[in-house]
Parts: sequence; structure tokens; C-alpha cells
Amino acid sequence: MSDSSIVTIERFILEQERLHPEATGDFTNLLYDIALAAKVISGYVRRAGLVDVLGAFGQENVQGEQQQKLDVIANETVKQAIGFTGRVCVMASEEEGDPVPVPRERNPGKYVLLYDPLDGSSNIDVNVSIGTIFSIHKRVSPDGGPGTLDDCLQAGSQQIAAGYIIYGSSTVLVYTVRQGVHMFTLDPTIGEFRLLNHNIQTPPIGRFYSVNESYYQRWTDGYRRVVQQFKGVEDPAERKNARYIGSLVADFHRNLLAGGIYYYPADKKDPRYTNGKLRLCYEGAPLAFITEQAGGTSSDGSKNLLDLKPESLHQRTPMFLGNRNLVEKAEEFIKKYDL
Ligand code: FBP
Repeated sequence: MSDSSIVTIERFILEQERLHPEATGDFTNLLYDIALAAKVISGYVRRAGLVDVLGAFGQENVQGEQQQKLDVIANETVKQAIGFTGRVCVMASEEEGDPVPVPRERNPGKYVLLYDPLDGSSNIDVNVSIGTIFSIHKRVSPDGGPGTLDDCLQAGSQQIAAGYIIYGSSTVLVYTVRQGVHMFTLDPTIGEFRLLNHNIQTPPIGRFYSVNESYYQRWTDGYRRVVQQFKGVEDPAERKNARYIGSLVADFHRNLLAGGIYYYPADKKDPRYTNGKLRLCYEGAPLAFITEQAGGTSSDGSKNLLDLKPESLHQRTPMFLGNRNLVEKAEEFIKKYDL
């Protein structure tokens, strides 16, 4: 790449496509569509408070959470930008109970898109970074017809691409198509995502640990020992710095670039979260895919998140994401004290 300053995401994706002579352009265009949806959502987020996009929408989603107006706007934006292009056969969203079908007259395509339209929605009204997370698979159902639930319930290891957009001090898009992790910033002066960094590797030494410690009393012994490990209780040399924004994409992004571990344990007291709070299909699996490509790893406490085959669309899972040595250390404690 000669002059990274003018490398737009379009040019970068096209150059990656050239590495695949068999490519039809559908996948390339699907990534463009996602970048377009990100620009539209970023426009709303940037004007939050100036236009009527703050606050609750007034209905609950399938997770039992109060939907925020921006949740609904972001969800509709992705559906509009991607649902009618003939590149996907089915979509699945955190905000929709069932898979979102692509009508037959729209020539359902060969890809499957799973997404969390607006992650960290509890932070919208307080101007804390929020994000969109996406995961792309190839369909497993017969070509030509509408996609199915089975298309959406594939193991994370089957992903062909994953990424996220973070709406923070700037709008940043990070993605991988199994060829390294690449980062782009939206340049508001030209409305283009411009390459900032490619083939990102997470630093070998993790600096941060990110977990909501207010749930400590609701954790099993193994999880408690994990946080004591990162506080350096046993060995001060192992101490890490605590950082928790409460917005998965923001916490994940920091730890990806600076090194660290993000985790969200199972909760032995709250029946909703006995298997964790965060969702496997459109939160855990895509971020695990990026982490793996950046030299880190993921776990549900004993297995790599990428090896988990989902049984349901909104299935939750305990989640560890970050530096390999930190995630493996956490698994050791879970194995020793909980399993
Ligand atoms: P959604 O907003 O997509 O439901 O995401 C869940 C989330 O907000 C994550 O972004 C965040 O890491 C976590 O929940 C915060 O949960 P808690 O407040 O329990 O720490």
C-alpha cells in the first residue's frame, strides 16, 4: 500500500478482492453496504440531542430490554442498506426475535448477515461510545431460495468476515475477512472511511482487564479468582489496570489496540444471565473472530467461542476476549475452581 492517506475502504476492499480471482464482487459490495449503513448511523449518533433520536422507543425487544430510539433507527438502517441488494439471503438482528427474511422477488443472495445494530445502548443518552457489530457467513441452505434459521446458526469458525463500527471521538470501522484486521476512520470532510491501520496485532503484553466487578457477589469461585489474579492479589507482578466503559465495542476496541482482556461472566443469581448476558451469534463470535486474527483468543470459560455451534439465535454465553495468555489464565481458574 503506497500512500495510506488516500486509501479508502472501497480501494482497500477492491485490492483484497484482487487476491481472489474467483470473486464475483458480491462480497465486496456487501462490505460497501455495511460501510454505507455505518455512515448513516454515524450521522444520527453525531446529531444525537439535536435531532429526536435520544431516549426510549417505548417497546421491549426480544432480549426483554427497553429499545432505545437509536436501536430501532440503526436496525432499520442496516435492513434498508443490506436487505434489498440481492447479496444476502437472510439477516439476524439483536433487535428482531426471528431471522429477517429476504423476499424471494429480491433474489436472495449467498451471504448471511448477523448483527447487533447498536451495542451499548444504555450509554447512548450519556454520550459514551457505542457501536455496531456484524458477522458474515456463507449460506448453507440451497441457493436461490430465502435463507433459513440454519443459515444463522453456524459456528463462529465458519464466519467469512466480521467487524464492528465504534461511534466515539471519531467513527472507526474495524473488520477482518480472514486476512488480518484492518481499521478505517470516517473522514467527515469527505464522507469516506480512510485506512488508518492494517494487519493489526494486539500487543503481546495485556495492560487492561475489563469486567463489571459490581457483580462480584454473583460470581462463582473461579470467576472471583480470575479478577483477583488481574488485581495482582496473589502476585503483584500480575496486576493489570482496570478499565470498564460498559460498552462492549468500546472496551473491546481499547483492549484490541492496547492489549488486555474483556470478560462478561455467567451470573449464578440472575436467572436471565446464568449463561452470561452477551449474545454468541452477533457479539461473541464476530469479536472472537477479530481477536483470533489479531493474535489473541476467546473462551466461554472452557471452549473457544469460535467452536461453539449456536442452538438459538439470541443464545447468551460467558465471554472472555483478549490476549491469549490472559484468557488461558482465566480458563485455568474456571477449570480448577468451577468445573
Ligand atoms: P447491548 O446494548 O447490545 O444490549 O449490549 C450489551 C452491553 O451494553 C454491552 O455493550 C456492555 O459491555 C454490557 O452490556 C454492559 O453490561 P453491564 O451494565 O451489566 O455491565
